[in-house]
Amino acid sequence: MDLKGFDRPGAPASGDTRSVKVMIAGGFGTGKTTLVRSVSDIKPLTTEETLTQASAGDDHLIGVAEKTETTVSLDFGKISLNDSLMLYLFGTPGQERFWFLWNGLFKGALGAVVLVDTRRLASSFRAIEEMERQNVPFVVALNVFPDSRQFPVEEIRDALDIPPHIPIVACDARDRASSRDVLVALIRHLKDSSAAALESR
Ligand SMILES: Nc1nc2c(ncn2[C@@H]2O[C@H](COP(=O)(O)OP(=O)(O)OP(=O)(O)O)[C@@H](O)[C@H]2O)c(=O)[nH]1
Ligand SMILES: [Mg+2]
Repeated sequence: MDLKGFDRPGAPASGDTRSVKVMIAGGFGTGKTTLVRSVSDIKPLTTEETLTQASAGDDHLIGVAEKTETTVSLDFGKISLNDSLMLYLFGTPGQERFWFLWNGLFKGALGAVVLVDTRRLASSFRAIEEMERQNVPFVVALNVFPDSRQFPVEEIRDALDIPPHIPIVACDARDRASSRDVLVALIRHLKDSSAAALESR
């Protein structure tokens, strides 16, 4: 797979554009929908429903108390990283009661971003386990909220038990450039770690 120049903002996709499916995963309320919304070149498809009492026991709203909606199926957006690489973004639902959807959603995905809220690290444990179980290469993106404490990356790596070769980057999911940088980090990681495997897919 030719990923040359993937990290330069590109002209509109044309010609022999390569389309790649990328998952945006992570725990409940970590900013998956926000990232897909901020970075997508098209108006994204979202499946947000109002948070209800039914999920009150499952949802841990510490830090995201103002959150009123949750993804019940998926978010979908796309972004052209350069003139030959189009990313199709699939945001997963974060609530535990919708995790059964994850199996189908990951089919054909080349890689994933796992969003982590450092105020609620544990909420993304399951997503990380799932990437490992489904053998999906991923990067970790720490979505920085205003009251997030700053931890050394290596402390977070230890806490999440992330191997050294997996990049951990910080981002603001509301910011297009920052979200785009996360996707570039993912593509760079895919390229670095498995150029040969990419060729064969
Ligand atoms: N301050 C700040 N707020 C954010 C950021 N990202 C998301 N939010 C807010 O945090 C809440 C959660 O964001 P969502 O994008 O809905 O999170 P999600 O991961 O899609 O949530 P689920 O689909 O329910 O799992 C929303 O109220 C966002 O406005 C961020 O980077 N900074
Ligand atoms: Mg969502």
